[in-house]
Amino acid sequence: EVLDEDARTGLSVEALKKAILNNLFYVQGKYPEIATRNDYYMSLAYAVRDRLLQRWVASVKQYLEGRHRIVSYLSAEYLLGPHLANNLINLGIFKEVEQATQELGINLQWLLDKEVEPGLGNGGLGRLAACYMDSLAALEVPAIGYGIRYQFGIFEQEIRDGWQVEDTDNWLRRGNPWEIARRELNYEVKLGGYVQHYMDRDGKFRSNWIPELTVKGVAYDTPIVGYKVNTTNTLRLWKSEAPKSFDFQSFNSGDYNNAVNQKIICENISKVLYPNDETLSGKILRLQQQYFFVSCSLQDMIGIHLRQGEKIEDFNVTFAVQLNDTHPAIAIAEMMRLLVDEYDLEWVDAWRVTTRSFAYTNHTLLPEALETWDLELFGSVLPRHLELIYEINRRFLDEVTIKVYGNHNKINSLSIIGEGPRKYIKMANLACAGSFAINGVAALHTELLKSTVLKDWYALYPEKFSNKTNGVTPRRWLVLSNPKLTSLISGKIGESWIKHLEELKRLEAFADDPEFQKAWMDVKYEMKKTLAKKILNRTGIKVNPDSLFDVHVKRIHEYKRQHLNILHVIALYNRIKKNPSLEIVPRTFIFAGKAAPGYRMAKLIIKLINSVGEIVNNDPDVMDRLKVVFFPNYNVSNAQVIYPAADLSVQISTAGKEASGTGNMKLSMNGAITIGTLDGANVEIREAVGEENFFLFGLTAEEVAKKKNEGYNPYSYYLENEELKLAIDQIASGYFSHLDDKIFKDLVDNLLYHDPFLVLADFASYVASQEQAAEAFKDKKSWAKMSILNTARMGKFSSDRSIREYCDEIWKVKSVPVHLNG
Ligand code: 26Y
Repeated sequence: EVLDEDARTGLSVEALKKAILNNLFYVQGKYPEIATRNDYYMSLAYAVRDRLLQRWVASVKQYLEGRHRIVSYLSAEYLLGPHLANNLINLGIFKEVEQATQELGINLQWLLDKEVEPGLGNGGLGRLAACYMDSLAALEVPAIGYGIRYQFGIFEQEIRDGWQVEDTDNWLRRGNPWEIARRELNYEVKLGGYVQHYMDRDGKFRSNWIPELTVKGVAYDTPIVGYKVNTTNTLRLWKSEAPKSFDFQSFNSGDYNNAVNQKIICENISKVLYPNDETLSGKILRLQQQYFFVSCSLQDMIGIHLRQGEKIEDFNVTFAVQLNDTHPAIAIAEMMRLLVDEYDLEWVDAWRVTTRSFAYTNHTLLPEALETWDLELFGSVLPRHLELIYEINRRFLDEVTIKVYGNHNKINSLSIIGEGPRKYIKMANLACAGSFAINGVAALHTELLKSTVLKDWYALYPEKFSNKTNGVTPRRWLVLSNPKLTSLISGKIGESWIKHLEELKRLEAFADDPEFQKAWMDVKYEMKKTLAKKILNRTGIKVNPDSLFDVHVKRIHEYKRQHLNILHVIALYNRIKKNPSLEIVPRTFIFAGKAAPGYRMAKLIIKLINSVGEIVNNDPDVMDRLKVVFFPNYNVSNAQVIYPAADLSVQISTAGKEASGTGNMKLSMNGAITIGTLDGANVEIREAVGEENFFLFGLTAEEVAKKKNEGYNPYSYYLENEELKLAIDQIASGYFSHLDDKIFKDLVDNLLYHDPFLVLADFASYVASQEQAAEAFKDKKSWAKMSILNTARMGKFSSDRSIREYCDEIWKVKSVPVHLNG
């Protein structure tokens, strides 16, 4: 070989040292004395990437040569988090690199902290895609993740004067050592314009889409290596650019400004991630983003399929395409366009291939989060797809009209096109019509889908529906985030739990062992001290690691009810004010999460948390028994520090609103005990850990629905509960806001007169459940046992289990072990 094998692939400390120094010289152009921290970070990252490349090339080669079936995961978001530490763990070289860097006189943690994380997602849905990519590789499943290479990911959050302030996330500013730009791999994507219809020489009707604009998508690939296997899959993200052709056109016609403008319009498509989750904004650019990445991805898949010498009709044999919510659902119409317009298939043949290729995961029950597009707007961006959707809908409704005996309500609800003052496209219906499988993300969620939002679909096609409860990767969320707990666990039961999380069960045998309990709680204490330091550093607030860490971290949303939590804080504060010598379990309330920039109520909730914190934290009567912290800029890196330090995991969404939740799993896995409603995956977590190891409160989904039907009156709860009344009166009167009685008015009025998420109805039950939690926390031994049992019983919530279910029951795809040099 011409390659210096060892420096590129060797895993020994010596080889790694040599590789780092080599890269420092040949990649960064530096020598040790003048190298910056970033130079060292880059040198190490490239050393790691070299080791991935060997596995990556072998994986691709093997998939193609063996003509193996491939999973294609389509997601508008991937919330990856930092790569370096994760890759070290999955390659099994963390210790070696730690030593290599140490011998070079640098601290590994110092380099790890340098990495700017790719925040290409909003929250749960994007992070799920990242966990699934990790598990697909760990399970040696051939897979490609397709998405958008946003130049700016989720905004960075700062807190100024208690308010959220957004800053752009310029994550690429120092370069990205983990991606390889494949300039030669690019596709054209049409946008706007109109469609011409004509008959060709053979008498066949044809459509010719004359676009207003053509953009080019360039592939940027990131290797995703599996835990201690060779399998290294590809995450392929598309960057939008101007195609070469047109700036010459305008340039030649003398319109230089227009040429530059067009170039900017093209580049804008992959410029920025929309920071809204759960509420849509109907923006043209977002539809363009969705279509852009879907079209590039399908063209790419078809290319891969055909290059293997296969027939276009067999596309669905090569690929199983998973739609991560409706964001990529336009793929169904695009697939029809490609097959019918470009590959000349007959409609029925094209529809057969399409409906055997796609499967759809739903992530929400909130009506305001179900994607729809104004039909006119849609037609202005995708004129040909509008025609195709009309045709899909016409044929589909013809078929179902017979089945539902002309029931017009049902036909309306199933129609892909909605009628109202304006017509609109219902993306969930397009996804259901064009997919062979439909799944929810937790047992309760799937049941509610079948009985509410997708009821009519379930009646027609019960065999398409299944549940796939979410999971999270234990590599990032335990091994990487909590190395001390990992060693403690492995010291008792070995290391195989990292790949087979069900084996954590074996910890149950030590749940009553006083020595193990002590070691367990010692780790928790260490992690609380680490977090306390970070909190002091980021917020200036000093917190006591002996206090109960009550952790509520997730996007800020009314349905997630951060305001219910803060009402409880105020109630405890008032108890102390009333009786300053009150014996009370000291608590630290830790909040973190971003609010969508345009979501007024969510931003007001952040301000309220900080305002209450300012009063509570500085009131001498409190004597440090209560602390309220808003940890700014919640992201993957910060989550990795927060989860291991949590005592209580706050999962208090209104029952029936949180599809699954995944933070709940990560916290419980790290030994936090959940206080929660019977919502999403909480239900299954409680089943798994045992009801005695879970603090349950609140109305059930059924009771919530019933109460709303009967006409819910929040004001009566306010009048009946003294603590609640006092807390709300204080917020309203400006007690927490320097006597400003206007600032929280909208929030208070909303609670008193609307309360769409039943905060007031659940308040008393929440306070009572929190009292039980505090009582339980006093008994250190029994708390330790509960904590151990939470971790021990979280096996089900590994994303490996989820991915196995998808593979077996939906994708019908098998593992392909990858061999090096062979
Ligand atoms: C339509 C657009 C505005 C939009 C963008 C992002 C809509 C929704 C989203 C993100 C949704 C999301 O993150 N949903 C969460 O998915 C998780 C993974 O399944 C669930 O655990 C969680 O309950 C759900 O809220």
